[in-house]
Amino acid sequence: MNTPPINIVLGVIGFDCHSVGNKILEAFFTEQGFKVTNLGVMVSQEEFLQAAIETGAKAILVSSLYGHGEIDCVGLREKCREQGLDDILLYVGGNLVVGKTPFEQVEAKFKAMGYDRVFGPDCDLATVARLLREDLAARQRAD
Ligand code: B12
Repeated sequence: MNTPPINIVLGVIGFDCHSVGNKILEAFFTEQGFKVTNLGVMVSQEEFLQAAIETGAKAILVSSLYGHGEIDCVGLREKCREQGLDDILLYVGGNLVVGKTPFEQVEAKFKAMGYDRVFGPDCDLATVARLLREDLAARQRAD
């Protein structure tokens, strides 16, 4: 018997209208066998939560390209907990901060906000998909 596809939610957070990467992520993760709910651009934290609850998503993949990622992304983990989404994976990627901050610093900042994994704009999507599968399997084992 085939296992049902895993639901994930994608979107570009805040007032960010960069849409090209979002379309690529949708096509890529669909092709990888995930059931993708793509909220598109200019998505609020509340819209991410609502979609995750409605679809029973196991992961939210947040994009931020325009440089306001720190402001837009803070607090999403706490809101997930408030809504009972304690185990949901939070991935974030894109041009997360303004300027040329070393990636290690950016990663540390977003991990401190509760994101499980942090990616820069040049990340390899095949690696992201592998990590997502591994993280989902580890969550399932912990249940
Ligand atoms: C096209 C573009 C625009 C277009 C967008 C049109 C559209 N419909 O998308 C327009 C002209 C509207 C625009 C506007 C602005 N832009 Co602009 N834009 C670009 C540009 C040239 C290309 C973006 C793009 O399409 N890239 C191609 C896609 C495939 O790549 P991507 O978006 O990075 O996505 C990939 C990865 O990041 C990654 N990824 C993304 N999200 C996630 C999430 C996860 C979980 C994972 C794993 C991976 C991942 O995977 C994606 C697919 O490979 C970039 C520069 C650049 N070279 O990237 C600037 C850029 C993103 N823009 C920038 C800025 C500053 C702006 C404006 C604020 C400018 C202004 N002052 O008005 C506005 C913001 C408007 C808004 N409200 O969002 C800056 C951001 C700087 C920063 N973050 O520090 C950039 C980097 C240019 C620069 N070098 O300064 N922009």
